[in-house]
Amino acid sequence: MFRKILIANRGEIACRVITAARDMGIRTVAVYSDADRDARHVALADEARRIGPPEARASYLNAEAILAAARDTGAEAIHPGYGFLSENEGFAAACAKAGIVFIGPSPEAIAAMGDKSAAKRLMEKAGVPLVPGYHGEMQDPAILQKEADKIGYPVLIKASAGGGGKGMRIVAEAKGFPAALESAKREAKASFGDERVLVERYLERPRHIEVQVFGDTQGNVVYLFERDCSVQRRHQKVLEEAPAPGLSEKRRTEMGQTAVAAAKSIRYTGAGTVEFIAGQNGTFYFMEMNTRLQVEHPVTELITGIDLVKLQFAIAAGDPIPFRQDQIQIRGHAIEARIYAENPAKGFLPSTGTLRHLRAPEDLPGQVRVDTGVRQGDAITPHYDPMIAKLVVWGEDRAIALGRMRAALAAYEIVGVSTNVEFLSRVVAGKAFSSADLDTGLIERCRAELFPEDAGPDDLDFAAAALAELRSEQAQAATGARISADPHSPWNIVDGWRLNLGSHHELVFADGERNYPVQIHFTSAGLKFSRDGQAQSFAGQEEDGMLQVTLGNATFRVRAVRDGAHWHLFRDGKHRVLALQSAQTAPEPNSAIGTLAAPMPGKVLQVLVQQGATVAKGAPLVILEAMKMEHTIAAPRDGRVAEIHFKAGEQVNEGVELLRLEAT
Ligand code: MV4
Repeated sequence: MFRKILIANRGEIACRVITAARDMGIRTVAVYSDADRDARHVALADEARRIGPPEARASYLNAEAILAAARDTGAEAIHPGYGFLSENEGFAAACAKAGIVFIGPSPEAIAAMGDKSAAKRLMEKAGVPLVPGYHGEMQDPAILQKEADKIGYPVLIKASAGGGGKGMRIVAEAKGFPAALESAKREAKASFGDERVLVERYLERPRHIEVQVFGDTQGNVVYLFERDCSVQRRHQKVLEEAPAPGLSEKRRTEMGQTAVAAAKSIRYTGAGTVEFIAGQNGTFYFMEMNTRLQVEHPVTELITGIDLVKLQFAIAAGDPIPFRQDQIQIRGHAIEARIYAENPAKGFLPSTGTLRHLRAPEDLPGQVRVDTGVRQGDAITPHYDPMIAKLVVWGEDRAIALGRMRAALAAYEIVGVSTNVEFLSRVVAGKAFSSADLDTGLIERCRAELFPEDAGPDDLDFAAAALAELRSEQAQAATGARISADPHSPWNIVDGWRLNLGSHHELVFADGERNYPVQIHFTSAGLKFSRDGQAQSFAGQEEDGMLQVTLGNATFRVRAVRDGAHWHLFRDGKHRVLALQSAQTAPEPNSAIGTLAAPMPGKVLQVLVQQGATVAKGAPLVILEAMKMEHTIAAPRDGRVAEIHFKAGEQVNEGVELLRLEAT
């Protein structure tokens, strides 16, 4: 086995690979761009090398800098992760030339699958089923039109250099073909510098099902079953699961064996994925082969118990695959959700910023797994893919896994960037996904359900935000009293005064649409909450860092996180943001304040003045402890302290006069 490897990647996959290597006693070298100097993958590795400025082209795609880092550190092998240089045949060849093992397939295998048309011709020869279509070299428009007519409409024109839906055009009937061909070629040229296209019969409501394969250098190839990745948005996978729901054992074996045949035909080594498009009736056709470890590999790990990264290391080191096909089986069901920094309400625009608060559901080995490359305090930058984490759950069956995913998504808390967490929750809870009614158009089809009108904040949100704000002010006052030389300085008194009984506190919150004033009353019977209407009893306490709030007869748990003037509330899987516009304290109309009576039963903590002292209006006179809070009784007017009725430590009843203030 290797003694030391270099990971030519960043983010969660670099962390994933480093962790697997460490567990095998392999030393690790991270590489990083200037934007990633303090990134998690750098911190996890044994050593690290800078490879360039933030732009991927100059760093994570900079083959020379990466090879220099490998030579410099004595790394024997390079794991490319996914993306970046992972499917670059030139890089794989350059590694070999430098005497470094590329942990992946041969440059020839990468090249064979790189050209989508050529790959389809190869697969056709290997007996792998293809969608009826034309994948030939001839590109004369008249010939392509004739082929399309032969296939029968609707047809799909795709870029040969392909992938990602670029240069793809659906053509409904013969007369639309010439214009669609022109535009597909233009887009293919612009995207890939290659205007060649292929033409296929267009399948309605297809599913994306891919088979994980592994080949070793001895020529063995096995399949690790399939993943259903149908839930996509503009060719970006959103949810992936294994096994594919509804696939019969017969079909599963057929697909697995077909994928193995595809891999064998190009003498494939390492981890690979054979992508099929499947009709609702179970027929399946080869689409392409990805010659790398995929983002969604964890769902396969959770249902097979096999660590795919460790298997990659073993194969790259020349070991044979340590099991036979008949020794592996599917256990349970796994689902992965990709947590992205993006804004679903704004067309999934990527969102950048610092992760001010980041709380993932707890890792439960084998049941809930969070693969991530970021920590609280890290930034999501515009330089790279804005994925925050992969949330992966396992269950004995799909329904159990689904429930676990709902719970895990509801427990995810992220402040600092917009995320797709609530969107994912809606997809997962939706009827189509719940009932495994899957196809690549699911998100479009369920648009109304997935993008509901925002109902706006409700009383529970305001009550939670108000409570969080009061607690925060209280804590600040307490800290102020502790750090200030004069514990009774006006700065510290403000908050004590605010919390005085007999006063009310008005907080104005805003949600970007409008302002919402809410009132909190401090009464002898406890707190009351009101918002244009009746006052409701209101109380709260903290438990495990979460607030437990009671409003009227409703008790609920909420996490409140402050970010500047904003309160982020996580309740019931929903994330609500309320901005505090202003906070004001005013005496209640019929307040007992001013009479210098104890506003509620409590204990005198401190008497701050001496008999005979002259005091100004607002000066703190007595500190009372009641309902576990401190309350400062302040002078309602200028005057002289004529008499003090209680001393520190004494209990007082509600309404009794604490001291007498004479006019001066
Ligand atoms: C198709 C298809 C329907 N019929 N081919 C899109 C990207 C490329 N990898 C393959 N794609 C498709 N090929 C035929 N003959 C529908 C799609 C397609 C799709 C495929 C997989 C996952 C998501 C998709 C979303 C839209 C269209």
